[in-house]
Amino acid sequence: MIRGLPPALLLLCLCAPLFGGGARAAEPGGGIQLRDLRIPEPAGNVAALYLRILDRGAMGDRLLEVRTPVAAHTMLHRTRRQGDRVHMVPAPDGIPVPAGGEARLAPGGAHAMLMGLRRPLHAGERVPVRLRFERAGVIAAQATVVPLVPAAPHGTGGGARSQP
Ligand SMILES: [Cu+2]
Repeated sequence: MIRGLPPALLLLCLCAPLFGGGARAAEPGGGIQLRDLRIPEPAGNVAALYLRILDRGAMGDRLLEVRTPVAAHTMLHRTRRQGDRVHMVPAPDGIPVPAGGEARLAPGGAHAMLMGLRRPLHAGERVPVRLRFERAGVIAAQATVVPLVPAAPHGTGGGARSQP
């Protein structure tokens, strides 16, 4: 038995060095829960991260940034529909999570883009990610790489219709 240190704190100590300076671990009081983190298996060096973000509090929150060691850069994107076209647009103010509700980052909607992948990602593997929220701070999690479904709406560019 280890005296003095609760298991959660031990885990925190083990994980902290992985993330470099200044990162905080998940704050249990933040009320934010992450579900279904997934990355469709990318064909090139760009991938998308999708997930559900649940707020169990009464304040709401805002996703500000996603980081992962497998990508050189990341961006938060929303999609905007104009007529029959769908465009990806940056979400510089982040992605809001409604109080007591849920934000869905899903194909055809908001997502995090992972750009400049440092290595290939294969279906079945798990990728560490860190999500930074306005109130909840940084929450570390793992995303699962899932097989790419045919006709994935993401990454084909705005209004592209041609098929290879
Ligand atoms: Cu995008």
